[in-house]
Amino acid sequence: MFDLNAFSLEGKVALVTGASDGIGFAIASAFAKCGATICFNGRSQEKNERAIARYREEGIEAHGYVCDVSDENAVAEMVRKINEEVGVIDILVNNAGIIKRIPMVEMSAADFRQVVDVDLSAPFIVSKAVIPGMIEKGHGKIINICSMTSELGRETVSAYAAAKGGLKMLTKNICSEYGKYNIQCNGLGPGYIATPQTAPLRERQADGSRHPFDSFIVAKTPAERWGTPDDMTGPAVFLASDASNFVNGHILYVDGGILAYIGKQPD
Ligand code: NAP
Ligand code: GCO
Repeated sequence: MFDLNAFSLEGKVALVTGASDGIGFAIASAFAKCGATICFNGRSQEKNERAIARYREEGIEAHGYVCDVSDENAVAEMVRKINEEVGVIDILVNNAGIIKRIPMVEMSAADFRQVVDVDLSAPFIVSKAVIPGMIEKGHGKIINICSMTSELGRETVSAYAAAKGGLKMLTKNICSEYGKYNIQCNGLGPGYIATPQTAPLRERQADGSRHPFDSFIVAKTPAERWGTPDDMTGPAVFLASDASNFVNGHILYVDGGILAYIGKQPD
């Protein structure tokens, strides 16, 4: 029988990585409004403190941890602290991510590896750290923030697309390996969302005109607009809640229809 409470996150402990800003901040805030206790991490105490103040302005007491998600020992220590100070994690959102926009032949192997470390190896590291607690609890939700580049390529984002493509398959593999423990692992694939990560693609030109990429994305999106972090929150709550207990290994694209659309035809 359908029960509206299936969408509640009451009593759940959520870790949203990189939720000091952007999409992660919006998702964590929405989880809190649905009853979850919020934990988040970032690389700097100062930025974490600014984020905690922003959460507090929304009436949310968030637990912030300084932790580089690509550092396995730091992640293990953060998860241990969360288990001790807050509670065993029920919901993990692997949101932390970086991008380097460099033509592939000009990109150093070190730069390529750094992007893959944060965008792909880190979701492996953090998921590996939280799954044992989820198995013990008898349930868990893992949401990996993928990308349109989990499906499509474009110039200058080879490392990022390779990582996000791999993250799609890591999502399906965690689903396959841990579904029997009532752990659901799904992906959220944002389209083009207005956050600090995409700010360079939306900068006004010297003459005040829109960035060519800005106009390009608006023309490629049936919704004819960039997404906002808030556009990600409803789908994230669905995948974090009991309402999606039989949804597993799915990548839910929240892209305004870009992936379905060949692009605006000539007038
Ligand atoms: P953002 O505002 O730059 O957020 C990224 C966050 O990741 C930052 O708050 C940063 O926190 C954190 N972070 C980066 N490296 C980290 C590390 N090594 N350890 C811990 N935290 C780290 O960008 P966003 O757009 O919200 O991106 C969030 C996620 O959505 C990313 O995975 C991104 O790839 C993905 N995504 C974004 C879009 C889009 O159009 N914006 C589309 C598809 C997918 P600190 O600076 O505090 O460390
Ligand atoms: C880019 C953008 C994209 C978005 C997103 C699209 O340079 O193309 O940053 O990578 O961040 O991943 O879904």
